[in-house]
Amino acid sequence: MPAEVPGTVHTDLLAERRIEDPFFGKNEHQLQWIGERDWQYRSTLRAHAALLAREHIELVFEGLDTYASVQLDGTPLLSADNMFRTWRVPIKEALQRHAGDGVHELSITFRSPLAAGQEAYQRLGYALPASNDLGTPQLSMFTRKAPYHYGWDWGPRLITSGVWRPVRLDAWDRARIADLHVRTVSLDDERAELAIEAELEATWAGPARLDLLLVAGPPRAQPATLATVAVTLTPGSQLVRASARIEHPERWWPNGLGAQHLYTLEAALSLDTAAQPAAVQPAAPNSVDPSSVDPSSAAANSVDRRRLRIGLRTLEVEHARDADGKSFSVRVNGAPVFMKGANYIPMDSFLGRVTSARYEHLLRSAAAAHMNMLRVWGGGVYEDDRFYDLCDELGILVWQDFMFACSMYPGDPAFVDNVRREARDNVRRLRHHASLALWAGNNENEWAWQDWGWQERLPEPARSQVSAGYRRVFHEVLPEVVAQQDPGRFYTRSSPSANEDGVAANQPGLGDMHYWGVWGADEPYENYAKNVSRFMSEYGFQSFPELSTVARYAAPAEHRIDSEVMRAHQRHPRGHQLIARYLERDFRAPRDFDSYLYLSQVLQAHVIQFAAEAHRRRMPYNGGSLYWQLDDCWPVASWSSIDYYGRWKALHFCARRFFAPVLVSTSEDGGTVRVHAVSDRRTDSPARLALRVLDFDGHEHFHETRQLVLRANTSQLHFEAPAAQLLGGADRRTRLLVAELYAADPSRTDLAGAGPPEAEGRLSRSLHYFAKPKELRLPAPELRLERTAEQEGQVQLRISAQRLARAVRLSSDAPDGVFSDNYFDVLPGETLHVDYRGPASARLAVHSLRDTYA
Ligand code: BMA
Repeated sequence: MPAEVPGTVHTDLLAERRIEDPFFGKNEHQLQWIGERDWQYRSTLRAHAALLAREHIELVFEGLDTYASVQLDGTPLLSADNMFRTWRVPIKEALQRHAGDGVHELSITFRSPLAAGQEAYQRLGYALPASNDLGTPQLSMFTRKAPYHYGWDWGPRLITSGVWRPVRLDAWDRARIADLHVRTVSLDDERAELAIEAELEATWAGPARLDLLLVAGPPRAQPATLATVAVTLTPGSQLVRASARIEHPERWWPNGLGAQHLYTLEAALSLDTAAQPAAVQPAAPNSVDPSSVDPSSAAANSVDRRRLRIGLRTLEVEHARDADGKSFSVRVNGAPVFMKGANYIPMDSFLGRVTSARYEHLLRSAAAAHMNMLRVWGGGVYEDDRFYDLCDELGILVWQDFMFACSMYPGDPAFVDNVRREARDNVRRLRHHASLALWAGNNENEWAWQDWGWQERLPEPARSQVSAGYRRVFHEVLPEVVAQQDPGRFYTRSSPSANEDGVAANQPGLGDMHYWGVWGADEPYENYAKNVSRFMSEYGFQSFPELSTVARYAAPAEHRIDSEVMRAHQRHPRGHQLIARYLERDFRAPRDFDSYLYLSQVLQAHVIQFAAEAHRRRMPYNGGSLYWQLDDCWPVASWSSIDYYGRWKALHFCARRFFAPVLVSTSEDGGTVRVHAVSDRRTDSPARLALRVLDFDGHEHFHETRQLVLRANTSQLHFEAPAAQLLGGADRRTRLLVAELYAADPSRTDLAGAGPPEAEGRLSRSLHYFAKPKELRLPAPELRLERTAEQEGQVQLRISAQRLARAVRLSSDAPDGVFSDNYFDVLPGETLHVDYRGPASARLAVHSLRDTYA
């Protein structure tokens, strides 16, 4: 069968119509055999004379999933056992051995990861705990393969095999730059001091030169040679260290705080062949992508060159004991920066399908919602280079977990050695990125080991063995690799962790926290405000995807929340029940299936907004808020704010408001209403706070305006009053408080982000209702939707309401239509403008909360 590289067996079988779409209906269950089989990929490789004339020919696999035996013309080349490693094998001899007509057969046999896991399990003799692996027995922890492939509480069990990342031939003569690293050692307005480390590999001996060139950068940076180092090459590997300087550096800033200036540096290695006997020919350039070669480069006749794109910034993670416990916060360029963002999971069960366009859409969507950090969660993969390049460009810092999650792992020397090599490969691949903020050992393993009853289930000596294995990997090996390969970058043992022996993980006040009391433990969502720790690295709430997404996996007959297919696309054991229960607490019963999907999204947005604002109000005690989870790997009910097809859920629209650089936030506690202003800006700015109490027909019952200064990087209480006073005797169910922040200097609205154009200078709006949504006496809003202008696939819409309209939703019958804003409240008498991009023939509709009740 034809197969695609990069790709997976599943997608090859699908392309050949040997299997049904694994994401449709319950097909997943019929496809479990794929993970139980061995698979072989074959290809031919033509070696022309010019290639064979090269001194070194190496085959590089950027990713093999997973137990792979690679053969060339039937001779074993490589035996791989880790999806996350890069494998480089010399093949010149093998090519020469079977010279023939120059056509060689490359074959890769992938052994079933389950069969290999089963063997490792038998050898160990006891089961290791894991919470999401759907297999019996659970085998995922024995294999260095993306944990989520074995099933997760938002993902199917689809155990892939295949060549999941590119394969390439590297041919070189005499010497090459095996690796290049450039680190910023100091940075101020005058200059950036850089430490350069180049790992050279040579078979040639003699004098050589390494030039470091600045080839591209911010407009003010001129191409220049930053450093030239004389090297005496000797056969083998050698490390060359040098320093360089960039004058008047332009700093890289996280999203929202400034530009993301990036500098492209190139190292060029040239050999002084004149110093060698005449028989030696000038070196031919090694395999470089010709499109990346800058003809003006000072080292045009180099033997090898390599590029890196870096950003100049400093970054520290503060994690120290203080009066309140133990901090966890990030400083960039010397200033504390509150981290706003989400947890990221792989964008597909089949990783080869994630195109550059999909990375771009997702990460641009994150940036549009003012996110400045994503956590690449430990149950997936170390992401593709494209992911980190985009994060560099968009100002999204990356919290990078090592790939271990919710499981205990073997601790034998071979496993630990494999992990060490995997960590080294990935740390070296990613360490130059401006976006890379920190490394974390694993997801929840420490907490699970201490708190989830796992130790009690394991008899001695297994328990001590597992515990020792844990310490070996997460307290020794991984921090050692980080210290050696990426010195200065922060490492946390686990998320969550207090990073202290004998101190329990996930304690309020001690480092980062995963707060699952809401959702997991069924607590009222109001508890989010009472459980703010020093950094909220996870908290989340599920919703269903919208109908157009559901329609991709469920036939119309299955369009019932409780249908078998809807259940099959809900992987949390109590997910359906929890959504229903929380819905009942705050909303009325939905009238139909579509309304149920919609309401679940409105609920999710409502709950996460409540949490995120509570976190932001507590800055700087709290240093960040990353909700669980940004995206999906298939179409499913989950905690995501963007579904598998890239569609924004209500939560994502809402995140763009609650993560705005300046936030006005209303809250009520014990009968007192408070209004905070939170600013993430680097400088103070004057603003006006406008407060109004309205009834739902639009009559104003209270009004107050205050001039204030939004202090840089501060959360400040600006108003406080008893709810009873604001209500003035009126029924709680009939009033709302509108709090709005306006720029005193309207020219600064560019910093506001999401403000709709009609709200001249408005930075942020917060609506406080004095009763739960289900209790509100919502009038018929008389919502109107009009098309005001139309051109080139873009339609301008005007939405107005006579009376209060809650959770207004615009929809289109064209599945790929996109609204510039959605899921908002329209105040009585208000008119809003929204753009729609999609087919001109699309039928557009608008409805609000009131229309969806039974
Ligand atoms: C967490 C994560 C994931 C999980 C999510 C939702 O704690 O780390 O393991 O998918 O909760 O349950």
